[in-house]
Amino acid sequence: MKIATETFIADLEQVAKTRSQLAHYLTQMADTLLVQEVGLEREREDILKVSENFRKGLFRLLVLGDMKRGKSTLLNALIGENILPSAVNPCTALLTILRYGETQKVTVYFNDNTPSESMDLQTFKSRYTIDPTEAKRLEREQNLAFPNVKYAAVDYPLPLLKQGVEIVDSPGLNDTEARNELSLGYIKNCHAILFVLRATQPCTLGERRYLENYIKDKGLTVFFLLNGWDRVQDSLLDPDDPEELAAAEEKLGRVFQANLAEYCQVDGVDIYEKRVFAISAFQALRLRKKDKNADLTGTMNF
Ligand SMILES: Nc1nc2c(ncn2[C@@H]2O[C@H](COP(=O)(O)OP(=O)(O)OP(=O)(O)O)[C@@H](O)[C@H]2O)c(=O)[nH]1
Ligand SMILES: [Mg+2]
Repeated sequence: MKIATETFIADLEQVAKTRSQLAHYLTQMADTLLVQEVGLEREREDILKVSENFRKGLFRLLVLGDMKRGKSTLLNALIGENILPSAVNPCTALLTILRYGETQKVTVYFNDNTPSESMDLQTFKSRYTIDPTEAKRLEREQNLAFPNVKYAAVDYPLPLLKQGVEIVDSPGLNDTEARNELSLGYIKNCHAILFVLRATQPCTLGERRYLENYIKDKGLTVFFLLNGWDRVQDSLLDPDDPEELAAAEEKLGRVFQANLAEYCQVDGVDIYEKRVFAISAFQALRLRKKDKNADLTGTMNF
C-alpha cells in the first residue's frame, strides 16, 4: 500500500466536497419535515446537527491505545514533524487535539474557571508531559496528572489539517478509570479511531478489556495499527534469517487475527484486510523527517 502525502490530501479534498453535498441534502430533508409537520421535531434537530457537522467539513481522528504503543510517534510521522512529545520517557498526559492554525501555538483549556492559556510548543512539552515514575504513582493513587485541564489544542499550519482534519492524541490507556474516561469519553466526538497495538506484544489482557468494554458493538470505525513491526526482526535469535522472520511474522499475524477479527466485521462482511495494518511509526517518522514527501510504502503492511 502506498501512502503518498499528495494523494492523501487530494482524497481529503474529495471527502470535503462530498460532505458539503451531503450537508445540502440533509438540510433539504429537514426543510421537507418542517413543511409536512409530521411530528418528527427531534429527528429533524438531529438531521440539522449532522448537516452542520458535514458543512464544517470536520473529520476527527482519535488515536487510542495502551501506554507506550507509539501513538505520539505515529502522529508525528503522519504530519512529518516531531510536534507531539514522544519518547521512552515523557508520557502524553493530556488529550491533545492537533488542528489547523496559521501560526504555530498551543492552547490549554481548563474545566474550571481558569482562562485558557497559550504557549509555545517547547513550553507545552516541558510543562505538560510526565515521566513514567510519576505516571505509575498517579495510576496507583487513581489520580489524573492535570485534573483541571480539559484538553490542549495544537495549532499548526499543515495542509492536511487545513482540509478540516483534526487528529487527537490521547494519554495511554491504563488501569486508572479516571484517565481512561478522558480518552474513551472522547470517542463519541470522533469519526474514526486508530487503535495502536504493539506488534511484539499482541493483545494484552488490558487491551482486550478496552476493546470488549469500549469498542465492541458501538458502531465505531476502528483501524488497528500493529506498530513497531520492525521490532519483530530484532526479537529473533538470528535476525538475518529470512525463514525465521517469516515464521515469526506469520505466527504474530495469526494471533492478531484471532483477537481482532471480531472487530472487523461490518454487516456480516469480514473487512480485516482493510482495517488491520502492520506498521513501523518509528521508521516512518525517520523517513518523513529526512524528506517531507517520502513514500512510506516500506513502513506499512510489512
Ligand atoms: N522500534 C520502534 N520503536 C517505536 C515505534 N514507535 C514508537 N517507538 C518508540 O516507543 C517509545 C514510545 O513512543 P510514544 O510515541 O511516546 O508512545 P505513546 O503511545 O505516545 O506513549 P504514551 O503517550 O506514554 O502512552 C518511543 O521511544 C518511540 O521511539 C516503532 O514503530 N518501532
Ligand atoms: Mg503519547
